[in-house]
Amino acid sequence: MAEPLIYVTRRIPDSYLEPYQDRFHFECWEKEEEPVPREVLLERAQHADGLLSMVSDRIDGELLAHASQLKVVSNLAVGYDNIDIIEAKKRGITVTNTPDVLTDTTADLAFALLMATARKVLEASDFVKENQWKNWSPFLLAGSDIHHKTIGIVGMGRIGEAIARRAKGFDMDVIYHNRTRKQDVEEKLPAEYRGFEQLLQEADYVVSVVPLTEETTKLFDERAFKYMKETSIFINVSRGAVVDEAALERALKQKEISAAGLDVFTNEPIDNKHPLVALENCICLPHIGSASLETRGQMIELCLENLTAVLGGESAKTPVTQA
Ligand code: 8YV
Repeated sequence: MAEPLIYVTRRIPDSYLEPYQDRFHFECWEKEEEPVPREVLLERAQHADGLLSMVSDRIDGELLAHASQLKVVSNLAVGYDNIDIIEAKKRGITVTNTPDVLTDTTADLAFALLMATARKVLEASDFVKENQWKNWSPFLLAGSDIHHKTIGIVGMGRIGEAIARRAKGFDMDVIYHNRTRKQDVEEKLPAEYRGFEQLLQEADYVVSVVPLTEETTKLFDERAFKYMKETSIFINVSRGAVVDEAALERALKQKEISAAGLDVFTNEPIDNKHPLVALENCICLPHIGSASLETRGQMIELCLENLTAVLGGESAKTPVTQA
């Protein structure tokens, strides 16, 4: 019998796939500079037993309907808003994600964005590189402190908690908003629960770590930015679509908030014509929350373990259980 076919939607170094070569036949989209075209994905999915997918691949009803052999979709991300989970379940297709292994790395990046925006790190670096450092003056490139400020975390899941732990290391006060209150986190950290609007009003820095769902789409809208302080900084390491980007652009331009640090955008990838890129008080990163060598390696390994389990007739290690 032929080995099961696994279609991998990006290039993954051979060293990760080699240990599995005797069990599976891998086909990978090899071009680094462009994402797999929709028609190629649809066509390959029809023949594949397993997919190793990324967040920018739309695994929707149309794709699943034609993928008659498909048993498992192993998504290289903790988020799975790119996959129609209900449709997959109906068709008996297991969906897996990569929780836990990326928690600390993503929390590190949220902090990197917070520190870079609050202390004007990129602006200051450009200042030196552009040879503008001719003198010193007391308020030259003066930013705002992080220590002893209040961080407001929206979405107290694993990554939210890891950000809160880091904030404690910086002597910050932690307030959070979540669908459900988390008594254990409140006692352990400690952190205090706030209603969404109250959090926006009280926090010096607001960090979004909410998953993208119908309820969180454009959660950060014009009203939300108006609630925030003029000195507030907004950080987003979750999904771009939780933000009304036009409203954020206005809030940054009109200085309703002080700055933003964004790792994610509604339609990725963005180019340098994107209105948020042009703003001097906005740092834009290319969705690198989990991008450390160690973590990306662990994410790939977890994806492969999930594929092996499901195609071997066993339960997935980290299945997605709810939409
Ligand atoms: C992914 C992410 O690594 O885990 C998520 O949900 O957004 C990132 O960690 C990235 O999107 C590549 O798939």
